[in-house]
Formats: sequence, structure tokens, C-alpha cells
Amino acid sequence: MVRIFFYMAFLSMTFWGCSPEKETKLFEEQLSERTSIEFENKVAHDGDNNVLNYPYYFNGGGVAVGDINNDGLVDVYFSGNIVSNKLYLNKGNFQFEDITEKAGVGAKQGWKTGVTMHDVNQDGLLDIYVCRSAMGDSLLRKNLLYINNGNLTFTEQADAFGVADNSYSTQASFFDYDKDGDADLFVLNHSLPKYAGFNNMLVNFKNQKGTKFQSKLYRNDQGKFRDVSEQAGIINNVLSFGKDWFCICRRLFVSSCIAILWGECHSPNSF
Ligand SMILES: [Ca+2]
Ligand SMILES: [Ca+2]
Ligand SMILES: [Ca+2]
Repeated sequence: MVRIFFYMAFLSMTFWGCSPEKETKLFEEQLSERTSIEFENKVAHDGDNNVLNYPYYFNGGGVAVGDINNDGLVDVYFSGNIVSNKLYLNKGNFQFEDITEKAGVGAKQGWKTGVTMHDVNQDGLLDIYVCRSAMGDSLLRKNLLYINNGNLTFTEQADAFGVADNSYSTQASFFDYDKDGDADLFVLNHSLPKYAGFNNMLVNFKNQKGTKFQSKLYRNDQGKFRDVSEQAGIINNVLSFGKDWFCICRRLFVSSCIAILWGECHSPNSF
């Protein structure tokens, strides 16, 4: 009996003496109190502003990261549907400064969606391309291209570069589709809710085309972008929802089975 008690006491001491290893995590959350990043994509729910009138109401905005001033620190740009976009300059040690106003990249008008950073004019400075959607006024749907001036300010030049797409845009990506050394542009647009209910034959949807929701491929011709969607064989119809894309074996997959380049491929729907 004494021996059993001894063993029990020993085991208890052993377990009590062992503190569990500190849990190691792959990521560590940095709170806004430290980073000063306080962006919030607030959307109103009143009057005609609701998901019934616009089914993409909760698609959200976007975020792009890149070193806009080439100081080795990655900066962050957020797009807000109806709130101002925000550009945060990375000061190091997880400290960020909101430079939106002086940078001139707030994009306060329209309904902003996806955003991507790319050095569009190849001057060594990252530029910012912002997609817009939702608005009935096509002028407010024009996508925006903020060219980096090199002094923490930007100038909007989407029209000058030929990328002021006024469709209902979800997201855009720059990539060199014709392998000539410069980056071209693919803009994924979505349709209005003609497909709602799915009470029509899919073949009818597939035959419905329109410039407002047609996804676009823009070829970079010496710095000026031109719409080459038709000649590139981009297949579009009313069933265009959104995208997640990746290149495998020279094939471009676009979700929702809309655009097909370099082959006859289909990908799962990812509305
Ligand atoms: Ca930086
Ligand atoms: Ca640039
Ligand atoms: Ca190219």
C-alpha cells in the first residue's frame, strides 16, 4: 500500500513538474493599437442599399501589398466599397502611417472592389489599379490606375493608359499573356442578376453577351493597353460571377467557366 502511494505521488509530481510546451504559432496577430491600421469596410444597409438590389453587396473590397517606396518594407492598400480606400506606409516594427490623403489614392467615389499593385509603366515604382462596380453611372464604374510619382504621391491615369474599364469589375491581374516581356491586363467583370433563379436554360445564359459584364483582356502595346478580348478568344456570357485564377501549363483558368485561354479548360464555380 505504501509502495502504491509512493508511485502515485511520484507520477503526480512528474506530471505537475512538467509544464506544457509553449504553443508555437505560425502567425501572430498584430492589433491596430500597435499597427495604427484601422481600416474598416463599412457598408450601409438602408433604402435601396441591400443585397436584394445588388447581389454582390457583400463581396467586400480588396487589399494589395507592395513596397511603394522601395525601402524594403511592404506597404498596404485597402479598398472599401463605399468608404475611402486607405494606403498605409510601413514604417518598420509593425508601425504604419496612413498616407491616403497626401498620396491622393482615397478613391472616395463609386463602389470599389478588387485592387492590385503592379509597376504598370515600368519605372521601378509600384502603381495601384482599383476595380469598381455596382454604380448605375458608368463614369463611377471606371476602374482607376494610380501611377506612382515617386514621392509618396500618385496620379490617376487609367484613361491615359487605356484601362479605365467601366464594366462591373471584380478584380484584375497583370500578367504577360503574349510573352513579349511586358505585363498585360486581365479584368474580370460580373453580370447583373439576370441569372437569378436559374429558371432559364443555361444555354440561353451562355448566349447572352454584353460589354458591361464581359471580362476583358488588355494587351500592353508599348505602354498603351488595348482590348484584345475577342481576338484572344475570351469567352464571356451572363454567367460571369467572380474569379480565382492561376496559370498551369500555360493555361489560364477563370472560375465560373467564363474565360478560356490557351486551351479548352473549365474550372469550378466559385461565386
Ligand atoms: Ca515601403
Ligand atoms: Ca510605376
Ligand atoms: Ca505582354
